[in-house]
Amino acid sequence: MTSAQTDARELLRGLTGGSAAGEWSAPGRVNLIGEHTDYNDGFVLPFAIDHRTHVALGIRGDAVIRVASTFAADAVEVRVADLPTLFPSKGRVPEWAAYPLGVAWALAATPGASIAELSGVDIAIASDVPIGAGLSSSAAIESATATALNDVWQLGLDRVALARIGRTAENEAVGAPTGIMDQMASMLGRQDAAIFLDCRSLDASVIELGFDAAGLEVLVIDTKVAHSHATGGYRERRASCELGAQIMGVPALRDLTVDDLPRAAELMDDVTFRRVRHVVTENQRVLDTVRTLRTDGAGAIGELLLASHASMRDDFEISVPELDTAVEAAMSAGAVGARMTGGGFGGAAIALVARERIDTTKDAVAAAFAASGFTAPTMFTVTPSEGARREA
Ligand code: GAF
Repeated sequence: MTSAQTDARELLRGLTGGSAAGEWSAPGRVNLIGEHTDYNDGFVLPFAIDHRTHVALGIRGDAVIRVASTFAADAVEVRVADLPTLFPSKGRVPEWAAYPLGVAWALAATPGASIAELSGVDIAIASDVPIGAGLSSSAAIESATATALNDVWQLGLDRVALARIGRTAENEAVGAPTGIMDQMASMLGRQDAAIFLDCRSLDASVIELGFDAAGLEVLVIDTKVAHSHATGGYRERRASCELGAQIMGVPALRDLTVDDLPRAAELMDDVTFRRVRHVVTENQRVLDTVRTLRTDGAGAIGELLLASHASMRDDFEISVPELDTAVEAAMSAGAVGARMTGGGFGGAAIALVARERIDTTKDAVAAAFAASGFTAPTMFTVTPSEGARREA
């Protein structure tokens, strides 16, 4: 049993004195390619990782929901009857509790749920998804909680519906205007595979990655640079994309191809154009990556990863010096490819590295960070893993 699972179980025992009625877990994710394309109705290619958030849940005799977590000192309690008005008003619960309670709130509003019939629950949460590293620790909490409550409240929602619930919690309860990629990756992840997702139709296909057979590993380089998607840059980028689509007269940037870029350049200011160019070319890179994985295997996608990073650095302007240094150092140590992953402004980079070069790559990245005077990064390998599940 993993330690986060034990931690969640013990936290629940400390809270209630009893054992769990059930245990569930959901993973964080790495996005292999396709950044800031999800809220533009485009394509993404994330995979769930072998770092998970665990939920231990106890049924209560009253209609109260209590959430507790190993990363917060106090448990938070709300009455089931108060769920409908809990969000989107701000500040009624501490920020961390908006993730699980936002899920409960969104589930309580689904057509199959009747507030009077939802049992009270104690929910204990522990996680080994690094928080703030851009590996979707928030989606892992949402997906684990959604999966648990869907079972206990017998709502019968499928995985895509639960991913939507997670996104609603993130957008409306937490207030981060994100797309649906992270929740879909956490719900649908498969071992040794990525999820190729069309964010307009939500059609998802499983793409075998074959990293192991190719002798490759994915090294995560957590820069320790903090970021938040609820404020600032993420929201601005999203607004620029919406403006770009409006100027081009299309519902979303997904509806443009690289052939539309010359006209876009004529119609909009330089900054908006570069935001648009990132999204349009990134969508194409996702399609090219899926094709390349199928035809030539993971060893052949390095150029696409690098082009994605350059586009985020130069056109979308969401990289930071630490992320650029991580990518450059990994490449000079012989990585197949590297890029920042996730929403940017901090967080983590990934490098696709031959197994026997992992240590050399880590050393090169650590040395480059030290030479630049950056805080030492945390580095670890991840493997593509299964999505949300019931554990016990
Ligand atoms: C964050 C968001 F949560 C995702 O929806 C996505 O937009 C990503 O940034 C950028 O690709 O992880």
